[in-house]
Amino acid sequence: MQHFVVVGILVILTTVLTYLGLDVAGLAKHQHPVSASLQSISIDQLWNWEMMVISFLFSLIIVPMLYSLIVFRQKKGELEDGEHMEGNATLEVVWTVVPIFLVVIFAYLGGKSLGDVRRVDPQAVTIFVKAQQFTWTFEYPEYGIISSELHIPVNKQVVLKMTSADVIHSFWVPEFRIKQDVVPGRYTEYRVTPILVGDYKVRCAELCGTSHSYMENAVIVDTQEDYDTWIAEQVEIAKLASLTPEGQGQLLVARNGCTGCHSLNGTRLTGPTWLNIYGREEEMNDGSKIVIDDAYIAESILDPNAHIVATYASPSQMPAFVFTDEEIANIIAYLKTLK
Ligand code: HEC
Ligand SMILES: [Cu+2]
Repeated sequence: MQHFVVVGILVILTTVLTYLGLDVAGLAKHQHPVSASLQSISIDQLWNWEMMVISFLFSLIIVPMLYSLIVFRQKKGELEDGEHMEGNATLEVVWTVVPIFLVVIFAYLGGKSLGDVRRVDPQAVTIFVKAQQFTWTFEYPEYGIISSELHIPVNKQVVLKMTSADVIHSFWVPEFRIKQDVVPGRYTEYRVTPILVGDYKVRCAELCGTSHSYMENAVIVDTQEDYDTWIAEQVEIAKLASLTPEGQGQLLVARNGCTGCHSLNGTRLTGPTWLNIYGREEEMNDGSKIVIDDAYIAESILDPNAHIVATYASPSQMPAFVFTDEEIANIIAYLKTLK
């Protein structure tokens, strides 16, 4: 009897220590990124229950085993055989029924959490998402906006209808907890109800090629007011832009995800920055020098492998694009404005 009491106390102690250890290692909920969606609440709860039960089951197995190894070891001078045992029906019933019970409880909790996560709000805002190596573009069909940043209003369900232009990608915003594959040739859905205003990032969670790790775009949860302002601004920009060649070039660039690889502020992403691109002298990987002009830009877009900029991978990580002469001229007009 005394052994049972000691083991019981040790099991409880080890459970607490294991759980705290998991927490320090970042596996329990206190160390998770902030939870910024309605869906994340029930996912975090389920996760935390699992971590607690895992800590308990781990202790329940390890503690009696180590205790027996130490306390019931063969002591010096002990030569007789151990006591003979013929099984224990009660114990077997207990260790069958208790795990079944646990599994059923977790199936129920898991189903409930899945129901919470998948709950459909018929008024959800629809946004189309296109993934491509190595960027994301977001289209707001109601407003005709295309953006490389995802803006969503707080406390409203948003449904992302996602597809890929090339390989399989995966849409993941850690603060929302949910993750969904993005597959070429079909649409997958991602429902989220953001509850915390802030700036987050989408990460591609499916290894999709050499610049997979750069596949991060801004995800911004706005107050309803800021969201409405942003939408109005974008609508205005799109309207004005479509009137001038450089404006049309800017729209083409936004629609084709170029800025996922080319920054406008001087930082090197997958490709060279577009800041001061027009007229700059640049070294190619064969050592030659060129000055960036119309012909070179057109060639870079239609046939990226014709010349590769020094220090960038060969063959080029840039996919070849197909544009009309007029579209190319518009893109060039836009690139000229980036100073
Ligand atoms: C997947 C990433 C990626 C995408 C998307 C991409 N590019 Fe590029 N781009 C590159 C890389 C890498 C280079 C440098 C290697 C090379 O010369 O091909 C480059 C080079 C260029 C250059 C030459 C730049 C210089 O400094 O010499 C131009 C111009 C260009 N891209 C335009 C575009 C346009 C326009 C689009 C969209 C229609 C686009 N790119 C989309 C990766 C990308
Ligand atoms: Cu990807």
